[in-house]
Amino acid sequence: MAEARQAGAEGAAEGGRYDHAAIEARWQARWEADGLYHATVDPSRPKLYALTMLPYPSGDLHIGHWYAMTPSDARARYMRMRGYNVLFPMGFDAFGLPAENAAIKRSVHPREWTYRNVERMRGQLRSMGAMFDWRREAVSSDAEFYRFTQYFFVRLFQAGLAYKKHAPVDWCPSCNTTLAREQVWGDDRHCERCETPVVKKNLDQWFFRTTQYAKELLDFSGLDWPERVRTLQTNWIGRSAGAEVAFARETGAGEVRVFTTRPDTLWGVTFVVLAPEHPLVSELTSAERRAEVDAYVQQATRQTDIQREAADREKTGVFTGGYVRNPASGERVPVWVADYALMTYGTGAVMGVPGHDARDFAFARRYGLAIREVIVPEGEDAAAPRAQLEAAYSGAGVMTDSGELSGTRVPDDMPRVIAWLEARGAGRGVVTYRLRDWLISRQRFWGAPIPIVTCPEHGQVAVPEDQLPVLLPDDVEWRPTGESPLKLHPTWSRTTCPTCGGPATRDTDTMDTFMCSSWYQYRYLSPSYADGPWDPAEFAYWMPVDCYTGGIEHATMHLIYTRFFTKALRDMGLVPHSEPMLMLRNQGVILGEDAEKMSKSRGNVVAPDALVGRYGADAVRAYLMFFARWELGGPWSGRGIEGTSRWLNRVWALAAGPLPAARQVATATTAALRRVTHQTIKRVSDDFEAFQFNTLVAALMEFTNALGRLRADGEGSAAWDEALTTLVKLLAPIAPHVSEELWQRRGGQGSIHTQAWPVYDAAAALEEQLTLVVQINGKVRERLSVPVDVDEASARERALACDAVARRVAEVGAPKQIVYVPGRLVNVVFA
Ligand code: ANZ
Repeated sequence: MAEARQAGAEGAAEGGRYDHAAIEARWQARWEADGLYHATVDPSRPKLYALTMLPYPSGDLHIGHWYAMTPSDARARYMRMRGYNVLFPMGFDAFGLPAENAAIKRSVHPREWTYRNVERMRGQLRSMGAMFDWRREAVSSDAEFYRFTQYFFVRLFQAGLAYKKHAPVDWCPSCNTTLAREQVWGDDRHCERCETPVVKKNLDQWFFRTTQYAKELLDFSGLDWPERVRTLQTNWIGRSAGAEVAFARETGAGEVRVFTTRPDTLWGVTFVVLAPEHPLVSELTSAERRAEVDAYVQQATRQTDIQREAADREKTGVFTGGYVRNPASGERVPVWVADYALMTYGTGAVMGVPGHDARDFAFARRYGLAIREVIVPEGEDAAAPRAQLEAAYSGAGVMTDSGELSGTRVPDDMPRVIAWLEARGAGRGVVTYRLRDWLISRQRFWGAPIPIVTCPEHGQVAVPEDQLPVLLPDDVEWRPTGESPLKLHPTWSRTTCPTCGGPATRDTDTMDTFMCSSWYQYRYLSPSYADGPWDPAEFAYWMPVDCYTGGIEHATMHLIYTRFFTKALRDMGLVPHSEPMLMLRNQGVILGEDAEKMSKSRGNVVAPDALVGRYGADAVRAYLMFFARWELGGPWSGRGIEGTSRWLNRVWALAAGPLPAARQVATATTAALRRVTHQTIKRVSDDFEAFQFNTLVAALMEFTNALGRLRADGEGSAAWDEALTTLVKLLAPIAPHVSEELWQRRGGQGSIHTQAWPVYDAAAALEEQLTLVVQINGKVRERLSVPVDVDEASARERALACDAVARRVAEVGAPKQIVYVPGRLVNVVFA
């Protein structure tokens, strides 16, 4: 206490403003010294693992980081005051292209650049005053971290979930590396990082079998995740149920298999289309068609899938000269090559049903292919001649001209169609997903080396666990050349085979950095633990993550990868749970003052450091929670922070001075103080539960104003003391420094951040009521309990709604007149 009092002089600054710089520095140092935010295993208390997405060390912490992290911190603090043992860690996603590209631009070694930034950002993160447990910090480019990133790669490899394949991949010519499908954006298919259009390249690449988990990834049961993210993931995974149907080749052995979601239209097939990359194109092409087909295939493969898929694009193709047999009708069907068939989906072959599919319709029109209707809308006469089709009919209906299946109602009876195909060996029901396997290899320097060696005798051999990590060498030309930098090192890749000891070579690619962020939540539990990726005791207590917060932009990459990862670990028996993060909440994006995305080139970037210097971290935190709905974000306004800062100073003015002498005050004042206090407890608690940070700050501002009005009448009463203590406690998660200072000045014991959250008293929060007499023609009929501040409109409304009056209205119609005596009675006069 003595210490706190003494600090008082230092805490007060001129102009009625508190000295935020002194207060914040002092409390940060004190919390650090006391280990206030150390989270330790304590089975006697319920645990809460609160996680906010880790930043990559870009150089400077920007306002977007504050916007994401400070409300997450406030909520973690709230949960701590609610009695949870809260773990709230922080670290750095330190490997990967962003750091490497920045380093290249500045001609600094990526390691040096990364660790310099990590150091700087640590300092900036500390200025937030967040409850990060820094003992848990994990940096993904540290050898003791990536040792386990490699360990997991090996485990996935051993489980058959990692494989190498020669595959056409998206290559960014500017970043000089392959990209995952998810890192390619827009119609022009540009690189997510540098916006250069990607090109296709054939390379030997490592993949993880994410597709093996496609079905399970669609199941979100038990997860409290935003609808929007679930939808994005569901669409990304893209489940399609249908059938694979085999069309036998007319000449030569084998068959062309197609994937269709409409096996009911099989009798309407008038052609089959192969993707230009389909392996059977060459075999099916007749001698006289070869030159034309080859030329078409050549130009088509230069296009990207997205260009080829564009709905409004002219459908082009060429006839191969080859034929297949329709397994249902036995008909002879011409085979075409067309670029609207994608090799990356289904089987890479499509049965053309122009009567019922819009793309096939456009194609048939263009090339004069037959168009046949085999589904007619219910109630229409199948035999009646129909006018020439203007468009494909894709709706429900009845199968017609379809052999034994004619008359089948679809889509309802689709299972019957599939059973029929299966019984005749012509096809089988299948489910297809759009999700692709995760491309892991990067031809870049700044990542975890892939821990596989290739032996002429034993092929691909995993580096044994006790030889991990495979360290990233420092003496290498890391500037991009188009080759993996590790390949250019004179000796690095030369090694011996773990199996036979003979000469072998290391894989010279590094891993996609999403690999690191797929498991960092586990490493935080025990970042210096050496006997495994985590300390089992910490794991048993803390996992899974209870509340995860971060940007919606991670909906389909990181958040699918990390779910895949945990499911794969579960199947290897490494973790007991199926989902890494039980609850997810996303913040929106904070824009520049000009409502544009913040970027250095636009010059609209808001630097938090300057704001912290001017207003203090508490004001910046509170303002970021207040200025927008968190999940929406919005344009920054520099002016608003002034108001938030003034509010904190008003709180200071109310609560920082010496405690007033005790005195008795009017009962009504006590009731009013308790009412607003408990109403605010309820509002703030509910809003914390709902992540409604802007309205909870607003509630505290209103509370502060109300206390300003009640001060003269209420100061010195027990209710006044309760109100101020409550205000300071409710403020603690938002503005941790100033609330701590006020708590100490008011004689609080221990840190405010270890106090229990105020308990809501519903009775105290009740609005004061008065009795409103309802008369009919001057005779008392009912007495209603209404709030003291009831206005005339609602008094009349309530009187009209009460039983006696409503009954009379039903009998004789509307009243002639209504007389209101404020705060006392309503007389309803009927004729
Ligand atoms: C015949 C048919 C008739 C089709 C009809 C649709 C309507 P979703 O729903 O997105 O899964 N398709 C199959 N593989 C393809 C490929 N590799 N490239 C381009 N298109 C392909 O789409 C499934 C439908 O897309 C399949 O069903 C197939 O056309 C086409 F009235 O088969 B359908």
